[in-house]
Amino acid sequence: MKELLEQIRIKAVAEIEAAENTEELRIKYLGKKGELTAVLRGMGKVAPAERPIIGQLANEVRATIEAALTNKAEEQKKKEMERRLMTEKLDVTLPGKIQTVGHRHPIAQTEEMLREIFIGMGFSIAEGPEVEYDYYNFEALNLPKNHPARDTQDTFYITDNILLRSQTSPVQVRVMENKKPPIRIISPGRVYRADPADATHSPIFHQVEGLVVDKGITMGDLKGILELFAKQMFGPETKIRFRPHHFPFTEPSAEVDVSCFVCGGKGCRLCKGEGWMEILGAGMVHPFVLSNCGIDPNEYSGFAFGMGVERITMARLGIDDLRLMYENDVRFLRQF
Ligand code: 2U9
Repeated sequence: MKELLEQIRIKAVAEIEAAENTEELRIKYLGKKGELTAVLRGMGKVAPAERPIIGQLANEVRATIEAALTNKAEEQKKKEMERRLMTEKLDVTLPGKIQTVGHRHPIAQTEEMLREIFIGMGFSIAEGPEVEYDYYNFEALNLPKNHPARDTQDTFYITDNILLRSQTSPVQVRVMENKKPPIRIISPGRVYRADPADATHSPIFHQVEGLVVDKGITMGDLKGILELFAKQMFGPETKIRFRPHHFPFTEPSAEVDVSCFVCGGKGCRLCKGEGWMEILGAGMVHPFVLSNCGIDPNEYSGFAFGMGVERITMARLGIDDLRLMYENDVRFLRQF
């Protein structure tokens, strides 16, 4: 029995030292069906006088095997750590990867400025579909079929009666149909025109239109709002100027200029020597348009205005070709 235990001790230690997987050996020697356990089961056959000696020896053998297993496990852990230290080297002195942070497109920046200025004056934002009915884009706005002014707003047709909106005005028509005055909204969004692209035209561009309808609204309210807007957008010294114009959906109508914020009105390169820059159109909502939208023009009046976001962006940033804003060359965009 003694010899058997000694043999087990020598064999186990040698195997453990040479092993990769110590877990198998733990089971092989110390497990329930292990070799050492088997020997201990045979203790019954040992003479009673020898039992304590054999028992002690068996415990020693178990302790030796356990120590060998622990040593091996630690040795393997150390080896694994060394391997990782060798292969997972991190050179903290290497230059880092620069994280480039982008920014909003100049058109989006302008649109956001416009939204904030008008929200500050109590306007809400209204949005609507870009694919519209002819009725909402033209008819309701006093532009019946074959009206000559449809030419200047020619757009892309999906069917005879469905088109890509040429202005954001249909949004205002929809709001008026669904809500009683007071109405005070702006409608920012993308619009379409069948125009070939050049330095000042694009088949897709962005507008912000505004609409105020209530009892007793006058041209004075329109002027006040636009003057406040111009001062916030272009600086507190900015003046505005109304020139009579014609739009089918407003009467009276005007084109609105702001004094040049670069030269203050003296004339410079930005305003092409004019001292003024045309930035929007406006007027009192035509009574026909109010009735088309279910609002009684004898009870209510309103004003509306419209501006091109690209036009304002070009003025604000001194950009002289609209196409640059759609090419999205980062060398251009980075400047703003
Ligand atoms: C309703 C009634 C009237 C919106 C208006 C303009 C004048 C205007 C142009 C500016 C530059 C279009 O982007 S642009 O080419 N817009 O001059 N827009 S009044 O009038 C409305 C809108 C909705 C129901």
